[in-house]
Amino acid sequence: MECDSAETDDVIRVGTMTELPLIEPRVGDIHRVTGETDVRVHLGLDGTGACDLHTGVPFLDHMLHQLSSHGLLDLNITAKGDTHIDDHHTNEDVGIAVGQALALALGNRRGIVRFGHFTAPLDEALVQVVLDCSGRPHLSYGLQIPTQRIGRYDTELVKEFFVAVVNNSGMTLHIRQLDGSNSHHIVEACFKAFARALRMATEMDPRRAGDVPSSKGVLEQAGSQL
Ligand SMILES: [Mn+2]
Repeated sequence: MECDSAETDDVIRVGTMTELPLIEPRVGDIHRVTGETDVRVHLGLDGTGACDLHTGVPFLDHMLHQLSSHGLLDLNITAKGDTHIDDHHTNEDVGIAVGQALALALGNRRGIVRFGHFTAPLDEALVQVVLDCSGRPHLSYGLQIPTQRIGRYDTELVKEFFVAVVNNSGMTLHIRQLDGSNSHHIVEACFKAFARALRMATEMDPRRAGDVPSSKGVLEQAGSQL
């Protein structure tokens, strides 16, 4: 069967323009270069959990894989850092760039759920994460990791990563360890809980109808130049 293509196009075009809202992709792209690191991050909030992670810090890649997979974030990260010294600068600067990419992807934060929480088990470990994409950086960090290292990864760097994310994304983040004795399990449960809490908080709330979820009407990160 043949139809009048011009007329069909007109009908589709009018319907598209008048009935469907224009939805911009919620993505953030950051390329951050310092004397210590060169970090590229692509973050897509409405993703499928596709990731490509090359930070040069294997355990951090493993944790970012949890963030992408359980947060359903599309996440591509490449970092070249001074890991011949140690992993400190690279770990922190990946956290900074992830936080900046998250802030970019959230934009004015219209229509988001805003709050998120999840409690994730991994065998004996149980970690609770509660967060608010408030624009106000705050971290309460309650992990007690029993060993100094997981593989070559210094477990002090877990807190440093979340400090960087919080300060650069404008997030209020509470991390509580409810149980756990194995360091790898504790940290991985933390990243899984963070991923699911972030997914909850950043999803669009259809009942918000695109409004900013704040009685003040504004949720942008204070002082952000992004
Ligand atoms: Mn693991």
